[in-house]
Amino acid sequence: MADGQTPPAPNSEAPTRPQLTEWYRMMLLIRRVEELAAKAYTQKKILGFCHLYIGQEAVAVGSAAALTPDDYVVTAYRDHGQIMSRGVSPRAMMAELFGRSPGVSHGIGGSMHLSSREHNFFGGYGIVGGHIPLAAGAAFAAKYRGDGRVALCYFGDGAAQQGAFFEAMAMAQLWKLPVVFLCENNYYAMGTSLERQSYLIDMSQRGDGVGMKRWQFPGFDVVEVYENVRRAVDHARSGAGPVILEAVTYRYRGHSMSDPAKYRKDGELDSFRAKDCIKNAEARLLALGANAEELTRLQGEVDAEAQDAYDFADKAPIPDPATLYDYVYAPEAPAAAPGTEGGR
Ligand SMILES: Cc1ncc(C[n+]2csc(CCOP(=O)(O)OP(=O)(O)O)c2C)c(N)n1
Ligand SMILES: [Mg+2]
Repeated sequence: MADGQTPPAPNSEAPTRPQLTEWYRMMLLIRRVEELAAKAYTQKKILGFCHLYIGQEAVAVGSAAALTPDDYVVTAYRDHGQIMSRGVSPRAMMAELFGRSPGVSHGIGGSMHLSSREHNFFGGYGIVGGHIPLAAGAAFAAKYRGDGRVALCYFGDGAAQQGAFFEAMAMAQLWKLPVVFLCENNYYAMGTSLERQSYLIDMSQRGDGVGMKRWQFPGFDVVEVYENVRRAVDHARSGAGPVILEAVTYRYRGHSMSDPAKYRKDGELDSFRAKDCIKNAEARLLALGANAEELTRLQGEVDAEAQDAYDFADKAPIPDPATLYDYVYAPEAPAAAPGTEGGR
């Protein structure tokens, strides 16, 4: 392994003001939608698990901007930001959290199981690390078909301790699969801090064990995220093999809605809030010539869109009980190829 730690040279233009405005808008929208989701949870309009992404928005938005619509995305249960960055509407996302039929997973998946085939967004999984081999599988399909697609897999620092993660890494590198493994290191796995759960604190170093290209970058600035993930995606798409990245980030809320997050060190949350990704994007926009009124108008539009999603979800119908077992298995098994025993 010669230079696993060196990111390839940048090959993307700096984002234009309209692009950056769109990224800012999306980060703000994710945050506002999640703030309303937190409210709905305390009102018992959302039941079950609900893991908020607040603080990490730059990672989802910057990385989604590095993909094409044909690329595949697989993620864990902290998935609200990723699916919205992929283009799923706040209405469809919020309706899913409320368990209503217009939800992106028909109202029967809930917060942890957001999924949209149309957006090549393959979930939303609750088993820590269990989804990582699925991303390798999607990348295998892309390579087998030679269609130029890349799979992007998000996972946490806790998931980078799991066996499924190591196995997926080994196989992806062996077969040079077009996959980017993106660890969102937010310093905690539930209430367990990073240094209590891992000897390595930069999860990209896991790539060294299998000879995979890898690097770490700060995840607080959407442009920096975009540039880093874009380089990794380009590398994977070129056929040069997978990449493992670590984005250093931080979640402002507890692990899930039931966690008051009392385990943080004094001042820790404030020190990360000082690097807030939305404030960073605002500063970038002002430097590019945006004015304060423009940003205030945009914030008003985003607040209204988030509220609209809440109201829509609140009024939407619950799924028809007759659909309970739909979407569990494919409606039909594919026909067996001649001369084979088929897939069963
Ligand atoms: C296999 C498995 N073990 C344990 C759990 C319980 N659990 C849910 S989330 C979590 C922490 C994962 O942390 P991380 O991967 O860092 O993701 P984050 O929540 O920080 O986004 C654990 C241990 C689980 N869901 N699955
Ligand atoms: Mg974590």
